[in-house]
Amino acid sequence: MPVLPEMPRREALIGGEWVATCETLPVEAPARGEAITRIARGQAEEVDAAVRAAGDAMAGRLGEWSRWSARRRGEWLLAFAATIEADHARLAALECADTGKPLTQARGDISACARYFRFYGGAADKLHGETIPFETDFAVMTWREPHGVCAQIIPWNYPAQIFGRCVAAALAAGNTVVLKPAEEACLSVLRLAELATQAGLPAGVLNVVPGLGREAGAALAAHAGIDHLSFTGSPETGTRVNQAAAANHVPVTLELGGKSPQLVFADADLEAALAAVVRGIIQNAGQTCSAGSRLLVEDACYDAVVARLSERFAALRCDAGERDADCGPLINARQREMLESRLAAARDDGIRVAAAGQLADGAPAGGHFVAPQLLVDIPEGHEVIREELFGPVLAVQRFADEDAAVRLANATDFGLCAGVWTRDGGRQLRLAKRIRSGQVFVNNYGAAGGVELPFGGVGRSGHGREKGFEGLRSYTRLKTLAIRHG
Ligand code: TXE
Repeated sequence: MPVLPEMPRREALIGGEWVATCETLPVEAPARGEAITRIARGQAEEVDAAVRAAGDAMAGRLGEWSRWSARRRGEWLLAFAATIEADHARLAALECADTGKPLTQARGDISACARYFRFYGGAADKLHGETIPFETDFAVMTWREPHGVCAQIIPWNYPAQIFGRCVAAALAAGNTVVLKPAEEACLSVLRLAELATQAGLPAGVLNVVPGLGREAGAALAAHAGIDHLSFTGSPETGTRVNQAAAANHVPVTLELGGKSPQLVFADADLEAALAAVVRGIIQNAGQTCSAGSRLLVEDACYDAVVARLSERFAALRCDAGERDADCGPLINARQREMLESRLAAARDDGIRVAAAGQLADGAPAGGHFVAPQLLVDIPEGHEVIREELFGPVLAVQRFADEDAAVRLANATDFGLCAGVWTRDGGRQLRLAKRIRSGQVFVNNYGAAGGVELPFGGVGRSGHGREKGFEGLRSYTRLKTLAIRHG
């Protein structure tokens, strides 16, 4: 067992106090399958107290948040970005042990979390309404007001990043938050919450209730006291929380993952394309909503691409996060077993593994490792090109021309991201218009995670946008003021 970082508090953060719950849940290190600490198991009672505290903070009954100007909120967020950076090593070590991801990736996630606070800190006092030309005896304007109490249910794959994405935007816009992190991984979130209270965030502005999805998560989504819900996770749970929120007429942002294609044409810079294709699927062991999990290759370069990718895949190694290999383990036994059974079914259907990585020498026993795999010879419409596998598995298909490429790219219910690799400028734009997804990247994939870029999907990938200014706007509602001045 490696030396573990100091663990954060085990309680829930409610109304500025750390509150013990009746029961706790074990936290497993995915690289070894062993428990490393315990977290609170919040239930409906704790969720109710947290929503009430957030409502009181919003209404000025608890603390002074409602009197903070936009500029003061921005200044706090900017200072908090520096606080995160000062705690960077411990936060990264927690993220690495808890999620199993390679240390370099965990470090990048903590930096990204700080960047969200910096971006939204700078944006807080630049969120303007409009004036609208109307009849001559009217003055009309719009105000952007906070929703109020924002419920945020987040997953285990990027706890610190998604905390930054959701919490920084909601606070910048003047909301208060009740956040339910994932039971599988939330140690960095608990540490960030600890830091926020120490940094003087007024009581009740940020509340964190760890617990199970079916208990704390379901209670939060259905709570009549929330004014906005942001959910990141599976389409199935997304549907459930959406229905629960609809009963209270609560607006919802859903970020539900994807089956994103990368399209490689023969005129592309293949070296750059293939490096990005590999990164796009092995990052966080493929457990990334925006993972480029499908590769579509033009006939003219198909054999060369598969041969060169096979070499790269065969060289990939899996290991514990702190040993910083190419790939860490999957988050838990359930996710590993789900992936392994889908891979076995694919093999039974004649799909070929062109190349696979390996477990590194000396990798710990008991970890939920699945070696990266390159799948070829895939029948059209097969599950491996329709469903999110959430592992380091790349499914390759070939196409003859642009029309065929677009047809394959859009042959899924998801629509989160797409990558297009070609030097032909006209084709870049034609494809960007025809591909059904929330983001399209040309001759890059992911734009290095740019926190400034609006992010979200269509279809089964969800609706609404996080990140960038659009994400900030989604944490506000518009009020129209029409003054008849005679
Ligand atoms: O997701 P869930 P799971 C996808 C990915 C993965 C699959 C299953 O394909 O294989 O989802 O993962 C909370 N009411 N993604 O089971 O259940 C839960 O506690 C309210 C994509 O982990 O959606 C956690 O906090 N909340 C993805 C959050 O929902 C509930 C990230 C996500 O869990 C709840 C993760 C309920 N009834 C998985 N049940 C992405 N978009 O990045 C669970 N939760």
